[in-house]
Amino acid sequence: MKVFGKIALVAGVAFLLASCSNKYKDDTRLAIEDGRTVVERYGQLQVIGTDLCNQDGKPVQIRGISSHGLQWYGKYANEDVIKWLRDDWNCQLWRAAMYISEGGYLSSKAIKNRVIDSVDACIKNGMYVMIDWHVLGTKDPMAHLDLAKEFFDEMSKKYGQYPNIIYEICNEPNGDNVTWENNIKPYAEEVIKTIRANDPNNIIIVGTPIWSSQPQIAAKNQIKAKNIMYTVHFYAGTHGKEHRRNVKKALKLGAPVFCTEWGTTMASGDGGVFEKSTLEWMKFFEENNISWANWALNNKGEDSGILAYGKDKEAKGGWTDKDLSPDGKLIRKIIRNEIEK
Ligand code: IDC
Repeated sequence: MKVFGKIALVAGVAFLLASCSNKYKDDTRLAIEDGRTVVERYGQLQVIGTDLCNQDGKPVQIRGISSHGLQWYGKYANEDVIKWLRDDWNCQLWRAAMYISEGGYLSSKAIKNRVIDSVDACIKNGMYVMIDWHVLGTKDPMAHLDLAKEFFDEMSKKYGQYPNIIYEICNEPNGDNVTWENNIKPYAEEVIKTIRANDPNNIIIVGTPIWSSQPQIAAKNQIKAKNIMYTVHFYAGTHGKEHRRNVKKALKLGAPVFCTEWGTTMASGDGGVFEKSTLEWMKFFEENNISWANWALNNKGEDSGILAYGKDKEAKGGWTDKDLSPDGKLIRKIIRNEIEK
């Protein structure tokens, strides 16, 4: 009996340890499981504490690919490609990156049709879709508050009833005078109000200072609304431990974090693929239940593009290894859960 008791105790402790370290790891990071899409399984996402959770309140990590600038590579935002990313790459998420400047929305509002194509394709394929108001060159999100409100009002009216939608309201605020207190937070509060009038539930993600590297600053002065998350971006050749410390601090302060964009390269989007640093980040995100979208789907010849230079000009998907760049091969393996931990 004594021996049996000891064995039972050891087994019990082992089970307890295993289940604790498995908090996030009953690997449901699948685009399709038992014939059901991720949106059929997870349904309406919600934030509980610092975790992104499914409709039942269970923490989930969702992962996928970002479009490149839709003004340049919008042709990939189509149903064939998005379905291919779901079925071959195991993507649960597609991010539609709609630049504001750099030839984006300010030049022609017609670019929003590529967002609409993206959302329709993701709804059809049971994937989550991120509507990204890609603030970059315009630095201060306040600079185009009225346009942002008009756009998000339209999107949330059209799609607010679908659990597939995630709003990303300012990609990367930047510039010396652009602060959380004076620019980003007041902007976010306005846009959140606009979205919430049409869509009470879907997740809204807010950019953070200095190209979305400072979630800990936002964490000190959080927005009082539900289902809000804060962004961290990283590029594996440029950002490491210090950035991760910012994320840790944010989580400690109770701020939920979503990595809406990251790359395997330098912050320029080029300069080689940094595999070791990438895998450190992946481990960190998995341990902390942080969801993400990788930059980006293009065949431009930039190292952060998942397609080899010039491949798939027709944008149909169906890629084999020779169509993928070194970055693309690595990202595909990661999303397909094929990397040894
Ligand atoms: C880069 C593109 C590049 C394009 C440039 C325009 O990869 O082809 O010429 O934008 O400014 C970001 C931005 C993202 C950048 C990316 C790589 O969100 O728009 O894309 N990056 O530089 N933040 C950090 C890196």
